[in-house]
Amino acid sequence: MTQTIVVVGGALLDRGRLLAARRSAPPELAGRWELPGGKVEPGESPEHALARELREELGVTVEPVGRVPGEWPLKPGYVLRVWTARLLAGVPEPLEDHDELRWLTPEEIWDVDWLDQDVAAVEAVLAEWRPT
Ligand code: 9L3
Ligand code: MG
Repeated sequence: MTQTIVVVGGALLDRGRLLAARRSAPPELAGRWELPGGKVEPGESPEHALARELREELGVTVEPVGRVPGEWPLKPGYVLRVWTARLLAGVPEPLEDHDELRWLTPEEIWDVDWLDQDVAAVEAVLAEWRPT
């Protein structure tokens, strides 16, 4: 039996802005923007995976806040689920898998070329975003 692999994406919100990350790999996704994150490991909670992935990829400590309703298919066998998250410590840097980061206000959110797969997820984030 094949299990669907859950990929968690983080909608990191800070001071009224959302963090977008530009992928540097693999070649077919490089240059496109995403909500940073990655695969949930066997036995791992999605919240733990989110905090782990954002520490590895961006060097920051985050607190998952809440699940954004919905899930979005990726490649076969993979699905994207998104949590909002709060920055607890650190300044995000593109340490792994990304080559640029941008903090976007709601007005700027469509200024970057999101991965096709992330567009609906970002719309869902925007729908419930209460800028703080
Ligand atoms: N993916 C799509 N949107 C996202 C994330 C974090 C990931 N917001 C896709 C890209 C890869 C797969 O999921 O095909 C696994 O992601 P990663 O582990 O390479 O970040
Ligand atoms: Mg990743």
